[in-house]
Amino acid sequence: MVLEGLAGSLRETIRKISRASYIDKDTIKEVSKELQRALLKADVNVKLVLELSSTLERRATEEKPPAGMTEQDYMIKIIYEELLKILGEDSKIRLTEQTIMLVGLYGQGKTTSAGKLAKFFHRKGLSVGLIAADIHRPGAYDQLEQIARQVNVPFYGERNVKDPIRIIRNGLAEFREIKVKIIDTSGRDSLNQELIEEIKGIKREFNPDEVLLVMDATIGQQAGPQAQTINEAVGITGVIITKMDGTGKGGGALSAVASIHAPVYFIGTGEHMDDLEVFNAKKFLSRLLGLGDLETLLEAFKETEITEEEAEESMNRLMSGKFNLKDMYDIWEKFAQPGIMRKMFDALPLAKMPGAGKIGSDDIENAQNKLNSYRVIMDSMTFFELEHPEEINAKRISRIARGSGKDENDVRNLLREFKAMKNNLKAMKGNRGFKKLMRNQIKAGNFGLENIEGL
Ligand SMILES: Nc1nc2c(ncn2[C@@H]2O[C@H](COP(=O)(O)OP(=O)(O)OP(=O)(O)O)[C@@H](O)[C@H]2O)c(=O)[nH]1
Ligand SMILES: [Mg+2]
Repeated sequence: MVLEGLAGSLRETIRKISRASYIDKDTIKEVSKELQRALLKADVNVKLVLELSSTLERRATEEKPPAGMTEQDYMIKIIYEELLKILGEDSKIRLTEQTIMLVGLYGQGKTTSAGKLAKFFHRKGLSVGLIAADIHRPGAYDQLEQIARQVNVPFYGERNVKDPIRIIRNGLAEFREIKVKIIDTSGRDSLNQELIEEIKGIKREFNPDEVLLVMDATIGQQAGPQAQTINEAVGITGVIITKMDGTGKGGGALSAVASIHAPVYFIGTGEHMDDLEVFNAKKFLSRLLGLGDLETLLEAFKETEITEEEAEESMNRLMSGKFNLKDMYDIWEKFAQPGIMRKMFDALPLAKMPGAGKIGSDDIENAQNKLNSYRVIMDSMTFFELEHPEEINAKRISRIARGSGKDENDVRNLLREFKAMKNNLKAMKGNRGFKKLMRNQIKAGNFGLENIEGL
């Protein structure tokens, strides 16, 4: 697969970030340098690489992660967002009546993509017609005619006619009743004025709804300037990147896409007519970075996000010395809902990687079980007990254990943890540094008792 090399180095960088114990200036610099090397090695345009790394450094230095997100994850998020800018926003081709013109250099996959597109629209229930306007390549007519037969859509061409405008005009007239008209055009082995004039003429005459640049993924650095020249001539509205199944660096094609600011609609992944994938920049990038479904992860973070006021309020309650089991219960209810942890975990395949230094499946399981078990125990307590845990004697412990179906030891453990937490809070009362730390802890959603006990 194209971009395999880049994917490997990017994943390594991300693993490093998530393993880092903190993110400081040196870490940021190191990550930035590493990204630069990876991108340059993959043939991404130098200017683009420098822009990306300086934006990354600036953002990582200036921005603070939102509540509920660690510095490490935020750094990864910045990298994700900046790389996403290269790929452009997700934009899909419309499923309506339209005329599509394919442009691109020799052998990039225009004719093949015309067939794949025809099949795509046909499957979506739209009638499609293919028009052969490549007047240069010997055999272009036969190639498209054969493809049309293969995907079972009507074909229009005029063998031996050397005027693409005339062919297209007749073709469009013939296909009056057809919804999607796809025009295959000529390529050249390098950009030349003749090709530019030819596609410019077609564009001027018919003003197609979409002008799609067909570009081989393995094309090198020259892709950028070529795409820009074609874009200036005809205004590219979208891109099809072909031969993603090949081997190659792929950075040239990425740079070209970034330079023309047109969405990638599809990627071609093989020679067959079915080998066309609708391109989704976010999914593609997440896959490339080995992040799994990052969107889901961000959603999970959003759910745990709390406002400054809420954090302040919880903190004041914690610090007031009146902290009781009910407060602890409320906090768990609010921030340790079952599902949120699981969701975050599922969205973070990194966490499952050996040696990634993140929470593992067992940790999640244990934490979840512990919280659930504590909750069940607290459900069996009376309001009086929740508000006055110090009044819970052996007799009450025995009743709570029976009521919750737990061991008396479990109840004692819960009370012990609560007591330790409360003592720690009391000891830290009036300590401004601690107050600040607590506020951040609360904002970050870290309510694990171990975080506080370990202070
Ligand atoms: N592996 C692979 N091969 C592809 C893909 N797309 C096209 N090809 C192959 O690339 C070669 C060139 O494809 P064409 O569709 O003829 O390219 P073109 O841009 O029309 O070329 P000209 O008409 O000569 O300018 C053919 O052998 C195709 O089978 C793809 O996504 N993957
Ligand atoms: Mg062709």
